[in-house]
Amino acid sequence: MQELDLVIRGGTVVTAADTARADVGIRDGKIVVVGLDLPQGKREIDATGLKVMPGGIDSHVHLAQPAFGGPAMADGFESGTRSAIAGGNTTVVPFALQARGASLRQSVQDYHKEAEGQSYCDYGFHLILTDPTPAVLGQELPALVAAGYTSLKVFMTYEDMVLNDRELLEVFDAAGELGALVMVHCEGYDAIRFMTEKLEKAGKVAPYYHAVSRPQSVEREAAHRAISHAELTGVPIMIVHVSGREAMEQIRWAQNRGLKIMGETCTQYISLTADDLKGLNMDDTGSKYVCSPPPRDTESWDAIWNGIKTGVFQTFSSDHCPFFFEGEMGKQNPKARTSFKWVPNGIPGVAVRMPVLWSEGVAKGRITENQFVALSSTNHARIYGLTNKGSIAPGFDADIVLWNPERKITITQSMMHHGADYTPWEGFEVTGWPQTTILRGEVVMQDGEILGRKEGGKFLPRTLSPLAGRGSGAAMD
Ligand code: DUC
Ligand code: ZN
Ligand code: ZN
Repeated sequence: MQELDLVIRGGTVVTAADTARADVGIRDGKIVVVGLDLPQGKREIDATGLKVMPGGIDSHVHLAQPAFGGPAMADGFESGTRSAIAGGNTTVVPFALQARGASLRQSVQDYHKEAEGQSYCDYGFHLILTDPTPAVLGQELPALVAAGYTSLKVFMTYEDMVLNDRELLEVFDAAGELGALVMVHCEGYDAIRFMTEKLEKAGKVAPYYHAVSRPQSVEREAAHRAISHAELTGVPIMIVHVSGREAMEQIRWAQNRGLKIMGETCTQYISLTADDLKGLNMDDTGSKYVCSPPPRDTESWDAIWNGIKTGVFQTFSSDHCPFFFEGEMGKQNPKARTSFKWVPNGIPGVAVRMPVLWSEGVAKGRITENQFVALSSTNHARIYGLTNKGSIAPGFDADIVLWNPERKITITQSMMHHGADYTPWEGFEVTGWPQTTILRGEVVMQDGEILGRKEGGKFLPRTLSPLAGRGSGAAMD
């Protein structure tokens, strides 16, 4: 056998399917052999006592994206992907947002400029469609899907992004024709506006009322509407960032009826609650937790776990959407201090996604380590057309995280390596932590130290999702 560049020896290989004591041989950035008694490599890593798992794939992050109607993001590609590798990830899929009236193609080019030479890990792009004109759906979208942007997100809320039902149907229909996967932000615009105006009139403007303005019924109604549109057009959809029982049960109901509806949930929905937004004073830290949908309550955590365990959810993402807390651009900017409505929606979490899922899931006996791999890596690769990613087997990219399952960590801001000036998980205790992150055979993070290069990540054009497209007969699990 030709000499191996790297051998990871002595660890336990965990994939979405299996667990086995095995060594991993890597050459030219690819896994070439998984087995025992491998010959000496040019470089060796002792993984005794560690889990050798596919690097995390976070298919829902926002980087360098002008805020949802507010200040600039705290992370561009450099700091966002640095944070990603610190947390055991090797691929992220952020969004290229089309501003209303702008060309989708031009928006994609703009995001490429932000990312090129600035990414510590590999990346693809989802599209965000805010202006689905006939030209966008008929010309720009087909060309972009063919070029490897094979998924797109649409919003059912936000002044500058919301699509009406007719537009949603047109987008679903066009995506179905092209085989692109549609991700849907399910919260109802009119209900949120109604609640927001009522709360503001009553003087209830503190960050906590963000959560009050968009209760689970608002998410459930929108999820049901999106499912109905998916049924009408015969197009599979992914309902993203599901926060609790109500929307989860809609997805389960649809799946039980044989509809191709997929679900994503996120770190905040198993570890934060609306109480974190509390403090009825604009100086309080509640805005640090403002994201949409908002975190709910511990009963909702249980519902989300039920959805994870029973396969309602295929992916577990961070929805990393970072803003500063302090300063003119922060969540406490002067305008945001007048009403929760102006607090930028989103929290930084790409570095804590895997540790929190492992700790709350595997370490507490809720899921197996194989389910962990499926939820944090493999399913993202399969659903979003990332070939050669998300498993440990010959032919796959050598994207690997060496995981210390026993390590106990109290999360602090200094471990995050992100651009934001805080982490919502400050003081949160986890068992299980990424010790080494390996991107295509190169060690890019070791014991919290960033060793990779910001030019090290590459753009990944993606194939069509096997689960998308009208009439796709693929299984959902
Ligand atoms: N939707 C997201 O996907 N991320 C952050 C905020 C939002 O509304
Ligand atoms: Zn969203
Ligand atoms: Zn998001």
